[in-house]
Amino acid sequence: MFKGVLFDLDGVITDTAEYHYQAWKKLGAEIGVTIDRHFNEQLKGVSREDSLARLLAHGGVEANFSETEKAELAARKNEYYVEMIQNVTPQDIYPGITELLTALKQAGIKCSLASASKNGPFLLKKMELFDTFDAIADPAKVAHGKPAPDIFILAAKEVGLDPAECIGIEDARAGIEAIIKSGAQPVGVGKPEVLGDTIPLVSSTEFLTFDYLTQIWTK
Ligand code: B16
Ligand code: MG
Repeated sequence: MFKGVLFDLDGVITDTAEYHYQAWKKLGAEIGVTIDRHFNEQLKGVSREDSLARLLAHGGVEANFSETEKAELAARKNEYYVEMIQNVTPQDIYPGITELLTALKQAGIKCSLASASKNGPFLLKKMELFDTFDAIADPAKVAHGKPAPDIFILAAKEVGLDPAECIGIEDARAGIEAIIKSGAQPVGVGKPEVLGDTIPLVSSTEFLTFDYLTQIWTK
């Protein structure tokens, strides 16, 4: 039986993935880079700095900005994003997530956050989930962002577990890759066209029940 569940945030616990997209789109428009939802899949789960690098490369404009200007662009995107998430409430929690967290707690299974977002603690507080989590891995403490496994390894460590004892839940390609590399068992929320067909997938978080997780646990 697994001993911990490592949760991604954006796109798994709530729909902030949409706000990230809107904020990048707004920033992109200001610097002449157009992005669409297809391109946005490459930004999901990826750190703010790495997302900016991908956006600038997509527009072919990396050379137009100094490192200081890039830092300003990343900060500006975050300002747009932070403004958008001010009104997040517990009603924004995706279907089934509260029930899953309750069931895991009752079963004595540790819940740890493995989000790339530096806004994770703020969002958990807004959704009144901060105290439900046993730990929040700090993305500022890891050397490499997703698809590197670091944040999942740290999330497991923060609750005294090895990733091999845990299930990781993700909505992004980069995140699934990170879970697999960490040694945790992946579950994807999304479509096989985006996440591949080699791991268990649910089309919606409402299917992420405690029973489902026990069924897919293969160790
Ligand atoms: P921030 P996750 C990720 O969160 C987002 O998917 C990604 O779009 C974002 O760039 C990244 O967090 C960093 O977020 O700018 O708020 O620090 O999916 O890992 O929960
Ligand atoms: Mg995500």
